[in-house]
Amino acid sequence: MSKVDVLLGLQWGDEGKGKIVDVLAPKYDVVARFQGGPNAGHTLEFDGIKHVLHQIPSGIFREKTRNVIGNGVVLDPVIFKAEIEKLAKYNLNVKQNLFISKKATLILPTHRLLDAAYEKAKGDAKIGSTLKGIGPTYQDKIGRQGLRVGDILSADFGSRLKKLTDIHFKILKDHDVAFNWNELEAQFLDATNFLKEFKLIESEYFLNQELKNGSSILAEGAQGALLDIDFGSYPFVTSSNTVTAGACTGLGIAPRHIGEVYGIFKAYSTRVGSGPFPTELNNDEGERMRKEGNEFGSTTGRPRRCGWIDLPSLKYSIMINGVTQLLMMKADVLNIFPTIKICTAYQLEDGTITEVVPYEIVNEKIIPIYTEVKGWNTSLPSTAEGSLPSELNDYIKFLESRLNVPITLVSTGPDRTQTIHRT
Ligand code: 2SA
Ligand code: MG
Repeated sequence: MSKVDVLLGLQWGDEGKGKIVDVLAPKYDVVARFQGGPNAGHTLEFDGIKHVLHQIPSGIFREKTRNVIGNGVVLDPVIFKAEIEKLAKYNLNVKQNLFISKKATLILPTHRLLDAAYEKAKGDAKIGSTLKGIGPTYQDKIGRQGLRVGDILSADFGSRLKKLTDIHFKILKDHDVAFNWNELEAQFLDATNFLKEFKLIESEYFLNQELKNGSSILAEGAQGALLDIDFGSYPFVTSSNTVTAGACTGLGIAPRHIGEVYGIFKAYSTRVGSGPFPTELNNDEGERMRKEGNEFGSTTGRPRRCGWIDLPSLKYSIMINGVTQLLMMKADVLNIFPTIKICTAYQLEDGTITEVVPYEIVNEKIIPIYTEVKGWNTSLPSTAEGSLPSELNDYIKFLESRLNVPITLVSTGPDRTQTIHRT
């Protein structure tokens, strides 16, 4: 029996998961998404073209890779259709290579409206949601009234849709939201009809059969561990389990079938949306990081908040996820800094110094304790490890010694080819 390797972000998302799945995909027969939905923006770059995927797994560009959208995902048929149409010009075998769980939950147009209404009602306390309807859709799933992909095949889908949207209309009325339902419904039904042309399956059977056949499977996480609904800085989180355990429930894979856990992190930190960010730089350095790293949301275009690397939160993510290998992304963005800071501990308001992420992280004013190291301050090669500047090697070794997990890959640029494997 083969294993399911899991690849996930250890920070607040946008660590570069899309690029790495694309780089690793040739090693895998199957790539599967297990949570989240169109809030994700996974960026892949090769042959001079940049692609951003939202719902489709990042193995889609590899000819032989089968791609699965698992039951833990929330799927927006309208965005799905647009995404598929965008891929049309690349001559991919999408219909052949894409499998969608009937048990994935459907995002309705009203979920998007509700997302915006709830955010507005929160005022200054808003989460900074991507407004893709993620929260309200998972609410309906957990509230046992959601609609699932498989429902579109049933004869009474129309009445099921009406039943749920009637509930939504009442809430939207309370929030004074105006909208043209006829238009939204027509667009939605057109997209669900389009969705019917794809392979709608029970992906838990499919994946477990693949395991029996000896296929290798990669579970592709979305967002990041620090946005996990249970372990992130609640309530400033997304509405799914972004951690390794989410791959089990989001795909129907038993824990004993999990193999490697690849933890992806940036050589610095970013966060988009609201919520605590201990090492955030609200200064010129942060501005330069954003510019150098092109740190803007790939789904919403929002500027991402930037700051130094945060080891207490990375250690937390490594612990929760059982990370076996670390992959460091965007090292090249730090080329411009003569010195680099590494947060090794937090100082809390009462003076306590700790490496533990505090329960009250949302209200606590954390002062990061930094170790300063010399930067490499030069451009990076994209080939052999031996050619990396010694200061970058020192940076990598410092992180490994603190995190106790090997860094097996360093990315030195956005392209597939700018990837250094360390053994
Ligand atoms: P949501 O939309 O309800 O899941 O938002 C809740 C919080 O989760 C954050 N979140 C993200 N953070 C980073 N990247 C994400 N994907 C896009 C990207 C985001 C974008 O790849 O750049 O384009 O803005 C993502 N999706 C959700 C979100 O900011 C909220 O803090
Ligand atoms: Mg992203």
